[in-house]
Amino acid sequence: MNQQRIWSTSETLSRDEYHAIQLKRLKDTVDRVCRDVPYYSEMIKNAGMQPGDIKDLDDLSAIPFTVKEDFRVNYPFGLFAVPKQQIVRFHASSGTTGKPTVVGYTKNDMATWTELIARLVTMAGVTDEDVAQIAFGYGLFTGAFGLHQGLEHVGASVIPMSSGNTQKQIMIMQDFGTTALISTPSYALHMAEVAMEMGVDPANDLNLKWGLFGGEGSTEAMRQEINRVWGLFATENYGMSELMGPGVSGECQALKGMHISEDHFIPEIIDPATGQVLNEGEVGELVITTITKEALPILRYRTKDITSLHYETCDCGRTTVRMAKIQGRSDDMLILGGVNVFPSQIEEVLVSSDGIGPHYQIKVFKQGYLDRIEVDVELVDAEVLDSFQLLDSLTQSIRNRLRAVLGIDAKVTLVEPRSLARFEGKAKRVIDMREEK
Ligand code: DLL
Repeated sequence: MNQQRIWSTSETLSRDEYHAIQLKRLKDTVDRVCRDVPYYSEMIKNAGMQPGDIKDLDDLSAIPFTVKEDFRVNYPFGLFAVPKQQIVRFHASSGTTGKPTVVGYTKNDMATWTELIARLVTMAGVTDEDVAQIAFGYGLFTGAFGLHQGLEHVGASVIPMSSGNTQKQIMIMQDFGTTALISTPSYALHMAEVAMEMGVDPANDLNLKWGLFGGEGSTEAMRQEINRVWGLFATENYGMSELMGPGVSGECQALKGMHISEDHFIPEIIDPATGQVLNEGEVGELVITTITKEALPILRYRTKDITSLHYETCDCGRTTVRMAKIQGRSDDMLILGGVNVFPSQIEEVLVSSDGIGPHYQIKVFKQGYLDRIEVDVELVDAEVLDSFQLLDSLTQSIRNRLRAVLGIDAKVTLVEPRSLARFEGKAKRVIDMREEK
């Protein structure tokens, strides 16, 4: 691990200092949304509260949650707290159905976003000596533009490649001497494969030092695989459009969870079923309140992402709270015959099994009244397909591991290398064909 650099002194404050900043900013935010966002003033009134009721950070838990549906109801700008004239940037996240979730930024919001990304890329190891290739899609998605401005701010040389055009990505890496790759973890895996097909060994023929991955989950096993094939040091970062985009949290090189910028966000963990706030270390749904955003302040946003919070000081010296790797989303959790399974748990088993690669597809369907799950996973070596015995024993061993670790009985099919879908953005690995989840 290189010596850790810390971008901002705001990352090393005492608990008391964070509390004081958070309380002041929370009060300001509640005052402001009650004044400028009719939706929130109504919500606070309906909860029997007034803006002045926030006297302590604990009072936050009396405020109702904001959920994705609130964006839909207020489409496109109903939750904005400033006139459109003050918006300098829009982004949007595509929903699976219907209209996108629209978000906006003032000039100050852009400055905050840039600052928070500068913190996270610095934690990941990037400096002004790095050449950073951004392989997120440029456009309404927050990923590319978000990382872009913060990387420039720390002085890195940014290559705005966008996603796709994979052979060209590899050529540019070679020719420009790329040292940092910014993408989804699934696209990083795909790029490594394409590099090898081109006769380029990513670990030995390229200069990659850092991988900054986010936008989707990845297991520890997947991280190890990416580190191995690329010969880089991977960190992950987390965010969502509604809250800002990337920049909510990121891992430092100690890899002990993702540091949340607590001077800008107040995180809580709740029981997704009851909405009760849980204690430090307990696993539940992440809820975030933004306390510095101007254009789109959000109170108690239910992210649906499942994680836990940890407050002890990190080895890197930062004192900000850390969130554990996202285990999955509450709406991604598969309930299979009463057993709760996150796709990430299946990935953990698959990626740590010998003989198979990191590419897989999960299908869930009903057979009569029963939930069935089928896992297709690529072999590393196509020749295994020629030997019934080898194929059968590998299939059985993966089935047994899935049963032992997760308590589920899955049909496992080993398929030819490079036969499953590849992804240039966020991977879609689960196909749920049941009528209702
Ligand atoms: O994915 C923002 C982002 C871009 C973060 C690039 C990091 C890097 P959305 O498109 O709104 O925003 O998707 C947000 O993606 O609720 C999570 O479910 C998932 N997600 C994002 N980062 C991670 C991560 C961006 N590191 C949704 N681990 C979130 C697990 C992640 N899930």
